[in-house]
Amino acid sequence: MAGDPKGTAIMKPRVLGIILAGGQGSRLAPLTSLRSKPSVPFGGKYRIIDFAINNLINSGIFSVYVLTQYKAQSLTEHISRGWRFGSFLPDYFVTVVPAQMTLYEELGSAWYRGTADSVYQNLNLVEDFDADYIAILSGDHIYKMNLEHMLEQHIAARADVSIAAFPMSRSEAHRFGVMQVDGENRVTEFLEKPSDPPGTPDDPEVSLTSMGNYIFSRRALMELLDYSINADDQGFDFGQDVIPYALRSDYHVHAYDFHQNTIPGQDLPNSYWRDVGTIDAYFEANMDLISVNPEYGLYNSKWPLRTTSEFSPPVKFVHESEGRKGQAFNTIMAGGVIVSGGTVRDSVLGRDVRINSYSLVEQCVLFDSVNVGRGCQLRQVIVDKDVEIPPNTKIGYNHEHDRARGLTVSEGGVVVVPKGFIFQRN
Ligand code: ADQ
Ligand code: ADP
Repeated sequence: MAGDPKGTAIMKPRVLGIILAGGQGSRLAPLTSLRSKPSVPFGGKYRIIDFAINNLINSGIFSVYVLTQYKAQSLTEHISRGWRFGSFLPDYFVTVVPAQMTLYEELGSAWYRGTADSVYQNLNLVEDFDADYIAILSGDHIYKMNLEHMLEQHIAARADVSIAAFPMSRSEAHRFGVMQVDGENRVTEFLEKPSDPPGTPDDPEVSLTSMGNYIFSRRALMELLDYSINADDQGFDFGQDVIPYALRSDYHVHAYDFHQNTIPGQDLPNSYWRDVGTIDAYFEANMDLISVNPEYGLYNSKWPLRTTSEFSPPVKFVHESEGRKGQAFNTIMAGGVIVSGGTVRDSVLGRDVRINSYSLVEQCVLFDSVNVGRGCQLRQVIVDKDVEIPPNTKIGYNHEHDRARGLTVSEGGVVVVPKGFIFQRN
């Protein structure tokens, strides 16, 4: 194929996926005291970042850089264990890019100074890949999104930048970027976390918020980051600086309506998007998975959710006698779990969890290898990895007592047992 530098006769656009995975997630503490928010376990066998990676892969974007910063070790290990495509095809990769890999000598060893800066410091990867379009996703959210459709609209609209837009109640919109658009979904105004968010022309009580997901045409990305970061020397965030700068400079910024997104194998409209930024939101999103007809379904073979493969043995229920029934209701669990004579309801269980006799676990999220001793009672509790709960421990029934023994209790009353927590034996 002489004269064809990209090596293909039919020129499919080259799309590079970049996931922003550097957030500290301080509002999710203590789940984020030793790991970044995107690597917090979710839904029994996943990590939060898996949802963004699957969105790219299921949309046919197989070249993915994951930009990390804080407490990245757990995330790096998860990606390197779980997301390997093999070595034959160079354009198929999910690669973690730690901070301080900059080629820009004048920046020295600067940490990323914001989301846009994290991409700016890695623009060489965009150039080396020879990307036509760059899909930049936040690594923090639970949702399905077919990016092929967003890219089609981006190309059809001849946009420089597209922003995924989620209509939500105006009363909640102050925590997000909020846009106003014209009749053709061209963005006319963008306000980052405004105290008084504007409504839409159709409904003054609904605001069009940014999901923090963008598609950039390559030239626009290069120019905007260069100008915004160098000219202003403080334009380090997409929402705060780069998007408003693009509008001031007359770039074509397009709003992609998330509610128009369709997922193969899914009849219902695609309307589920959750920012699991607080313990309560994280807990609710886990509970969403176990509702009888979940809005976010895990069981769609046309939208597979990949993660680290597990080699755990099968789940086992032990039922020795009437008093020692091993049983579970409205619950999802990963491999290797043994429910040995206890009862589990409305819960999400990670790999290799043990539930022992006479115990009752209700509305709980138990991470991998948690051991619930005989006769325990747990209600609305999140337990981090490897914690051993001694026999006859009660958690979630008396929040004052739970706080006094050093556990975190959220505003909504969810108790969190952190990694490494040692209970006093009764
Ligand atoms: P915020 O929610 O404030 O607003 P931000 O904290 O900037 O989002 O994080 C966005 C994403 O970037 C997250 O996935 C985070 O993990 C990651 N990130 C943060 N700092 C980083 C860094 N230094 N290096 C690498 N990754 C980093 C943004 C937009 C809003 C929009 C919301 C949607 O600015 O306009 O409404 O996301 O949640
Ligand atoms: P996760 O709980 O997210 O699965 P891991 O237990 O697999 O994380 O730990 C991942 C990495 O994080 C470890 O290899 C280690 O480097 C780092 N890490 C975990 N716990 C600690 C700790 N208490 N102190 C320092 N580093 C830790």
